[in-house]
Amino acid sequence: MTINILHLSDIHMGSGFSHGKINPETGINTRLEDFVKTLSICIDRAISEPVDLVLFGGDAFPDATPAPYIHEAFASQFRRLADAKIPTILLVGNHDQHSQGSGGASLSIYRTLVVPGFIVGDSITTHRINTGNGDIQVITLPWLNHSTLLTRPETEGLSLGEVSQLLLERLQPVLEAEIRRLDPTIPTVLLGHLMADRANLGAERFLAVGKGFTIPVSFLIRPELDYVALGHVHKHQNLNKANNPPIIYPGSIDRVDFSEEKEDKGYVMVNVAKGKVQWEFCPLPVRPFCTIEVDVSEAEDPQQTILDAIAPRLACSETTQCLPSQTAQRFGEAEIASKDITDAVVRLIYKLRSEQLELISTTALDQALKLAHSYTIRPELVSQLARPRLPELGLGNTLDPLDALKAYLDNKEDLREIASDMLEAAQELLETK
Ligand SMILES: [Mn+2]
Repeated sequence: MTINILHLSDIHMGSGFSHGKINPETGINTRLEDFVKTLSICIDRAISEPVDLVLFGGDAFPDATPAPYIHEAFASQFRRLADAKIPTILLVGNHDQHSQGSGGASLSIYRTLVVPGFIVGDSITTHRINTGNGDIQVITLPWLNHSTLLTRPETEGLSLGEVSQLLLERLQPVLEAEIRRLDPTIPTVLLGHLMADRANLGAERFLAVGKGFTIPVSFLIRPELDYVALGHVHKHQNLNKANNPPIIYPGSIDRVDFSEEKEDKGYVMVNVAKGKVQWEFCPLPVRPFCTIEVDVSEAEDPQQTILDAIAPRLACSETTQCLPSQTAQRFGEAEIASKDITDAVVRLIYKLRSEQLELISTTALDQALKLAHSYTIRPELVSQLARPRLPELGLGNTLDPLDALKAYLDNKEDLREIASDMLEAAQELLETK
């Protein structure tokens, strides 16, 4: 008997509103509608199979206190799993916690309400779940912050790196205890929201800078585990190509920002029996993001050069015949979608010299980009880019960090009063590393 699992993660519902617009019919940001649609495809799949278990790897919202209508949009999708009697584990990610303290602030409501079949994974523990196809055990490993396994006096005076090391030392026996208590006769999954030290970073590097610590992949490569279901990293990847066990980030279900422009988005279908596992990444049809970057600083007609850079991205422009196959596959084939700005989130970046500024008509650019779902236009002046901002920092000069700071402070009138304090503090920091 095998157990079917749908594993998804990093929903971040309510993110990226700046890439959307208000839908005049609903009054709701189109990016929320996109995320709901994407999530609904995952839930549809779970129900139509039906799967025996849904594992959510954490980060439901951008923060622990989403607006009620966003929370409701999330809940109304997951509720369909409860109605279909599909057991579901909602793991707590870093974005689901309050910045200080533990527990799953935005997800704890599901435990409070005792939604049948729902488990909120906000502690390191093992859950034994009875499915129609037999029992499975799932170790939940939520996002660990410094208050999870450490007390304040223990961390006092320690650097961030030392605290992370101590946290890792605490985690090891706790995890070991869970693994020893496992029933060796039934399939086992570890569900964790964490940064593994072999993970290829995406946007989350900026979303949670300095907040976390990494867990070595060797912690997770254990013969007792049949599958490791992760969340946190937005780019889909398998950290253990030997698949003993597979260590899988499904990635985010929709693009949170431009750093995910070129990534496929999706969820993972898993089929597991004790000692045997198969998994498959299932791509989701998400709205394309498209960056158009052009340097017109040497162009005779910068305006036309920009328009020429946009033109090939228009599958259905007035001058070219619109190919039905291309519109039909909109949001479908990634290759076509990435070339076509129709209904895409677009950013146009063009580099020019300041004296060219008046040669660019914003109206013409607006006209050229009108088929995009939303767009931003960012002119960048090359003269400013090339000119060293401080002569001391020019080409051919190398400065040590302290001299660089000194050169910076020498040029900042407004920092004069605290300049010596800053230099002193910098010196201290450099010495204590
Ligand atoms: Mn995360």
